[in-house]
Amino acid sequence: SRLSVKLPGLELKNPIMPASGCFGYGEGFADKYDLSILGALVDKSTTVEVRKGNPDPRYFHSGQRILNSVGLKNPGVEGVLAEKLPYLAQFDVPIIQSVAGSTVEDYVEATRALSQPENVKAIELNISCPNVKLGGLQFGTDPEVAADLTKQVKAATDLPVYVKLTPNVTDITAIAKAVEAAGADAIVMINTITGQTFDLETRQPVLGGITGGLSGSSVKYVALRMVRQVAQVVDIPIIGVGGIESIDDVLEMIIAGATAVQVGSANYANPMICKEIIEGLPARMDELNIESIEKLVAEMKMMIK
Ligand code: RRO
Repeated sequence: SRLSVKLPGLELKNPIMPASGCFGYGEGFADKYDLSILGALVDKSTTVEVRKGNPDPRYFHSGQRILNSVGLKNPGVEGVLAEKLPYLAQFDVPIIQSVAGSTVEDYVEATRALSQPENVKAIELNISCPNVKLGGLQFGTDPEVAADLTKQVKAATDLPVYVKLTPNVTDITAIAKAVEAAGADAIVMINTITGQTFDLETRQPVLGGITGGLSGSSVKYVALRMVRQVAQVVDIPIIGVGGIESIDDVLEMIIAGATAVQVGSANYANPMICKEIIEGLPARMDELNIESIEKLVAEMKMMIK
């Protein structure tokens, strides 16, 4: 159809998927609309062990900007295998399972276990959590470290591995090239930008996690710039994410060089946003003379490289 796109190992009804973290495991959204309409669904980054996350407060909202210091709160591999993935299996939507860990062995173990359920169709390798001391940015900021982890995770699964990059580096193209050479099937970018906010009365950081990750409309232009930079130097597909909150944002991200697009923070202000974007895309494509998303992706690829 006009909206369908192909990613390695995956055929999507449309290019829209909720971003990791902002959608949990789908529970808060399934009563609002049928999750089967989504191109895919990226669930919360999951670790081998249960994690409680950082101290409260973990979210700070200012308009369409959000700072979070969640700290990888999740029910662990066992909880996800026993409850979350079986719950999601009622929907006709491919799950892209986000995986995190503190060590290479952790990532490998979580990937192995989470690759088994029938509805998991790809692994999103999160090497970009800004809110944990161990297992966050240390895997995403050094090209050799990122490449080694990618290789080991690839060897642990038959599923395609999409690697999620951090914008908190001086040269994101070096990381992108390294993970591509290590066998990454696609790149997801960007995760949140490290930030902080302070309370005027207490003169203390607002977030319990002290620093946080910035997302929402204020990161869109950073994400677009980085997606274009990476699109110029890699051949694997890019899944674009960062500040996307409208149909036009989605099309702009594809023009930047993305094949598919994740919607993150915008789900908080409007839980229906993914559905509204999917339903509104064809009319806007008519206005812009875009025959199909696949054609636009191909056209942009030619222009960029
Ligand atoms: O849980 C988090 O604090 C978190 C993660 Br894993 C991530 O990848 N990005 C983010 O902004 N927060």
